[in-house]
Amino acid sequence: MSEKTPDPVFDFGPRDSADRTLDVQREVEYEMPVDRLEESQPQCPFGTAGSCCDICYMGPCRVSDDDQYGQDRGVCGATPGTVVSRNLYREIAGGVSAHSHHAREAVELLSEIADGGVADYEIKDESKLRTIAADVGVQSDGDVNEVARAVADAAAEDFAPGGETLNWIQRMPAEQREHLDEQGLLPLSSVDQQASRALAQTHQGNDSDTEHILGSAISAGIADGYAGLTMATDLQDIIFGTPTPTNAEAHLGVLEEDQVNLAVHGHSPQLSEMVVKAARELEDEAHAVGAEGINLVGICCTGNELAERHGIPLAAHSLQSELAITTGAVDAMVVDIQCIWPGISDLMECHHTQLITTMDYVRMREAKHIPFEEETALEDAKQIVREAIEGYEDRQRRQKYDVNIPDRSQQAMVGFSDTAILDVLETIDPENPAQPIVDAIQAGQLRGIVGIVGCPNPKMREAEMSEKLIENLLAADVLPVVTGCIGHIMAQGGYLDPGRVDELAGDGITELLHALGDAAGLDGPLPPVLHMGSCVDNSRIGNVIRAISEGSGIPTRDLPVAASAPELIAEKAVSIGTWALSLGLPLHTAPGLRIEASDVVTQVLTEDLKDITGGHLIQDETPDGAAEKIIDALDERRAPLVDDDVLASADD
Ligand code: BF8
Repeated sequence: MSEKTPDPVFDFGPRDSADRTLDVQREVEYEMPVDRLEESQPQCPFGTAGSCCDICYMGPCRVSDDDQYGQDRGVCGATPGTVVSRNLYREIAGGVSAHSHHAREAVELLSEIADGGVADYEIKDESKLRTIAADVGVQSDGDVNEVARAVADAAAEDFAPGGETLNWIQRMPAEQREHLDEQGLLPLSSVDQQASRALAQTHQGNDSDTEHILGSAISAGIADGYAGLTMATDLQDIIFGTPTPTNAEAHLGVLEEDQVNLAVHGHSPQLSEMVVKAARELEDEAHAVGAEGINLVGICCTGNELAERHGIPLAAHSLQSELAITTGAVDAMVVDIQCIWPGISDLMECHHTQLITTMDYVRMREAKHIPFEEETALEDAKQIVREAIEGYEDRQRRQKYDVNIPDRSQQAMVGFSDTAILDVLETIDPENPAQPIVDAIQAGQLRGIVGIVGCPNPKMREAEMSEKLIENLLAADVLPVVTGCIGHIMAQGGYLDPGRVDELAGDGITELLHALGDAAGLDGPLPPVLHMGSCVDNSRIGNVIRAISEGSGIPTRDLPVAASAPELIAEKAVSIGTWALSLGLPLHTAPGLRIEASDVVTQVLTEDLKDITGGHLIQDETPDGAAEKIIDALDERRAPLVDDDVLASADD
């Protein structure tokens, strides 16, 4: 830590921070997300209930079944169901657009690799390439570039009109896919068309049939699951390698005062992988300016991508990205797409940090823009790393503010890709990797699995919603698997430490995690919570569910598996949740989705959907209440699969 005395002008002393992140004394009265949340109170009750309709200029109208949230019809005659379902569908379309755009960039890169048009990238996982090719029904044998071309073409078709539905829908569990097909819920053949359809369909004076709008919303969620999440992960694994369990350090204590600290923030491995390469090549330049080395650290989902493939430290989740800057130790922060909070720009005038944007459609105030092109990727990445080296020199020169790195870090085991998990299960049962999971369910060892996904919401952080929910689940022999920023929360809290299994988990899954750890050849159990990657890597959870369903013959809508977004922020999380509903899973969210203003929407999503996709929505903002409801939903599914005496002993 620097010994420089804080400048009294900036020394406002320590402040409480509900995000519980920094112990350090802040020298400047920074405005953090928790402060801005406080200032924004009271938040709009009409928006919260989903009753606000601002899609035309006769409004905004407030339309609700409950008098306190508005009148019963909009000026155009729209019902509460119309307004609430349209708003929800538009949120989902935002998520689908973001994820499919991410996937499309991977498609374009694979296409260029197949043509030999990009020198800096290659195919790292040929076996996965061939597996995916076979799964989507294209050429999987022969020359690797030909297979890559076939896969890239099949993926590109999912962005163009024509055909009946998406090619990537082949990656969905077969029985559930047929079930949804019978319900007429499969998405359009182009994910772009599906997203723009959402805007057209919800334009003023178009679709006003609540159930029909909700059906389309489910189709959009399926499109997100396959032409967004799954396609992105598939192609990223092919190009950058499929993760295997590895160790990484987490929390802001991973910043190093004597090194060049370069924070990589966003979502796309195209950029971050190249920055890793460039940083390795430019170590000497860092030494030449007196730094001990280049310390790359990851923020939000880029953090997950880098940790799962390289063990690079997980510095901060999205809510902590501004705090990272306030340490005064970050010499450059490079960003690409999604979850890059605009508040970061305001901190640039207080710190030497160089903020760098790279993508054409994501620009920020106070940032230097370095266009990142695949054709010149390594050179572009080197320019970014050199900005960080200059930032380090600037930090040494200025010494204007203390460097204040919190003394917090935590070891975490990450990198549980679907392949890694299925490999372990295959070690136990080479014939059928689903069997050990079915056996554990039937023996009462495993009460269920919950995919816990998404974001750190400042509204829920003070209550430690994710931590408490997960502790409740673990104690009840429910296995949590996590992605996205929840992965950071878990890593920082020590939940990814195999040494804590006995302390946190119930007897049943403790036994299971030890058995799986033995099968994996580890010197102990798997960690109590399995880190499965970034938000697009929710597809990995989908792939494990598919393997269990297809290997056991149990439809996904009957498996004791649920999803939860306990601190939901982004539209992307809403579309991921909708995909989970389409798989027939119970879905918990907190904060609750904005549906309170419509009795019809609430009824459809919390009850009627059980008879359509098999899924249903659970809303609860308390960790105890949410855990109880999720466990009840799991037990309901587990009951037909196990003997009565096993059920009775689990209840004891
Ligand atoms: O996509 S978890 S805040 S970083 S939206 Fe964003 Fe939420 Fe973090 Fe990754 Ni996912």
